[in-house]
This record gives sequence, structure tokens and C-alpha cells, in this order.
Amino acid sequence: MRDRLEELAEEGLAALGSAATEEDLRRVEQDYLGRHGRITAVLRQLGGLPPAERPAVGRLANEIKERLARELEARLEILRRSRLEAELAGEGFDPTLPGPPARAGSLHPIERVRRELEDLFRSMGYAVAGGPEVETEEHNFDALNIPPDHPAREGHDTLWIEGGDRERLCMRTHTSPVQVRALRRHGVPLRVVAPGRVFRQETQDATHDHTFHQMEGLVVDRGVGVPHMLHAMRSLLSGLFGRELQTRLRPGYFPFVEPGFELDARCPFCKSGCSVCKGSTWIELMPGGLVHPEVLRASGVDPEDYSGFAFGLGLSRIAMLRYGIDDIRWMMSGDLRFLEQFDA
Ligand code: FA5
Repeated sequence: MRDRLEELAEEGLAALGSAATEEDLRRVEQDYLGRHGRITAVLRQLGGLPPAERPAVGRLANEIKERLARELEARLEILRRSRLEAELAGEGFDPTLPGPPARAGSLHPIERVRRELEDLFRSMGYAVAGGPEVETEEHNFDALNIPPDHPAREGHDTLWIEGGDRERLCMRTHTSPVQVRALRRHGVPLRVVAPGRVFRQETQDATHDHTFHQMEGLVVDRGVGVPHMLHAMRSLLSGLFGRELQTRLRPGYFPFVEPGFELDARCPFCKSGCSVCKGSTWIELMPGGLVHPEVLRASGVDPEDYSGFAFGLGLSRIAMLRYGIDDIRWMMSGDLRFLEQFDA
């Protein structure tokens, strides 16, 4: 059997030496080293040898396989190199031409709007704050004046996390808990925006997702009132749409503000009604209000001394308006056909 193996090694090396193309080399590889190749066929007879001889013959077979594999690799490399040389020597090949452009990807539309708004608010003296996506019940609800039996909790369709040992945890349902975190951490006076992802157990449709983006705004100082809030909201809108939009305030209810409002803006796309404003010429843009004294108290701020306003912008919906995206489900789809439209 040793002799047969040595013979095969000789034959195999000769076959590799005379192979002229990569296909020929691959055929020799199959023929000698493949699962149904000649060396494997010899090894199948190993069981017929006396047990004492088997290890040495097995070792020899492996050595021969390695020898053939090394030769195969060397021959492949020679072929590759000569192909490259032929290409370089060929007519019309100009090695100084630039290669195909590398695709750099692009910023997601939500990311673009987020950055623009952050820049805008920074220019007005706001800092950018953040908080965790897995939030405690206390920050997400209790400190925001939404106790366990409060009906407002039902509106949030919360995704609860199992196994929080000390505190009940949930996926944050809004960016408002950052109000509490920022106030407890930095104290007053304070001026922050807090963009981030939020999560709700919601049925998806063209304007509702279970995972979407919001941006919270919070200002707390002495003597802050509704006119300050309106000014911040309007600056945000003109920054986004490049011109002043007519706005109106409607009463809105949120347990963490008092009074609470909904800000609507005149539809930036039409004068007499379109599909975006559903014929009404007004678009509901963001809720807000004056920070509830209970929230200030829970965050360590004396409501006799300080007041503030907060608003909660639906960043995903603003990005839809901004870029004319008709279905929110595109946002988190990861579909490159969608994302490539925003290439820089
Ligand atoms: C809130 O989440 C409040 N925390 C906002 C707030 C902050 C009020 C500060 C007062 C003061 P609401 O549930 O309405 O409120 O959501 C705010 C915005 O998020 C909505 O106006 C909307 O633009 C967006 N939004 C709400 N639900 C969804 C959803 N399922 N998909 C996409 N966007 C949504």
C-alpha cells in the first residue's frame, strides 16, 4: 500500500505540472484529493492491513495529501500571476485610471432630522441629553405623575421586561423620562433636548410603528411660561421647514404637564387641503405644556421657585413630513432601496 501511495504522489505531481488552466488544476485536485479521489480510495483499504502498520501508512497518506495540496496552491498562484501580467500588458489597460467608486452609504432620514434639530437647539443654548431605552417604571411613569392605576398608562401599551429584581423595568414608551433624569442629574436652570428611540406594543399602520423616534425638549428656570414654549416650538418648525408656519394651540392632556397643549401647524404642502393634512390644512405636530409641579418635585426642584415647559416631538413623523415618506414602516425596514434614496 505504501508503494501504491508513492506512485499516486508521483502521478499527481506530474498531472499538476502539466495542467494548463485553473479548471485542469481543479480536476486533478478532485481526482486525487477529493472525497471520491484516488488517495481516499486507497485509504479505504487501510482496515485490511495489520493493526501495527496502519498508523505509519495513515501518516504517509496525509503527508502525500499535503504535498499535493501545496503544489496545487503554488500552481494556482503562478496562473493567477501570469493572468494579471497578461492583463497589465494588454492594450488599452491604463493602471493610472481611478478604480470604481467605493459606496459610502448615507444617513438615515431620521438621523438627518435629528442632527439638524440638535444643531438648531444647540445654537439656542440647549444641551443634548440621553437616557436608557430599558427604563424603570419609576422614571417612565411614577415620577411623571402617572401612578399605577392612572388611565394614561393604558394609552401607552407598554412592553414590560421580565426579571428586574429591584425595580420594575419596561422599554421606555416615550422620551419624557429623560426630563426626570436630566433634572435629577444637572439640577436647575436647565435647557435640554433628548432624542431617542421609544417602544410601544402597537399595531403597525402607515403612521404608527411599535418602535419609533421622539425628541423631548425641556426648559426649567425662573419665570418660564407658555410664550417661551411657543417660541421654542416655532423656532423648531421654521428651522425644519425653512420658513415661518402658521401655528395654533389646542388643549391637550398629559399628566406630566399643566396646562397641556397640542401644537398644530398649517400644512407646509398645500393651501386648501391635501393627502398629508387629510384635507384639513392643519397638521398635528407636537404635544407640550408647562411641567407639572409634581414632576418638578419628584425631580428635586421646588415648583414655588421654578417653572418650565416640555414638548415631545414625534421625530419619525417629522422625518416623514420632511422627506415626503408616505409610510412609517419604511423607516425601520432596513430596505436598501428605501435608504439609497437619501444618499448624499
Ligand atoms: C408623548 O409621548 C408625550 N411624552 C409627549 C409630551 C412630552 C407631552 C412633553 C407633553 C410634554 P404622545 O403619545 O402623543 O405623547 O406621542 C408624542 C408624539 O410621538 C406624537 O405626536 C406622534 O408624533 C408620535 N407618536 C406617537 N405614537 C406613535 C407611533 N405609534 N408611531 C409613530 N409616532 C408616534
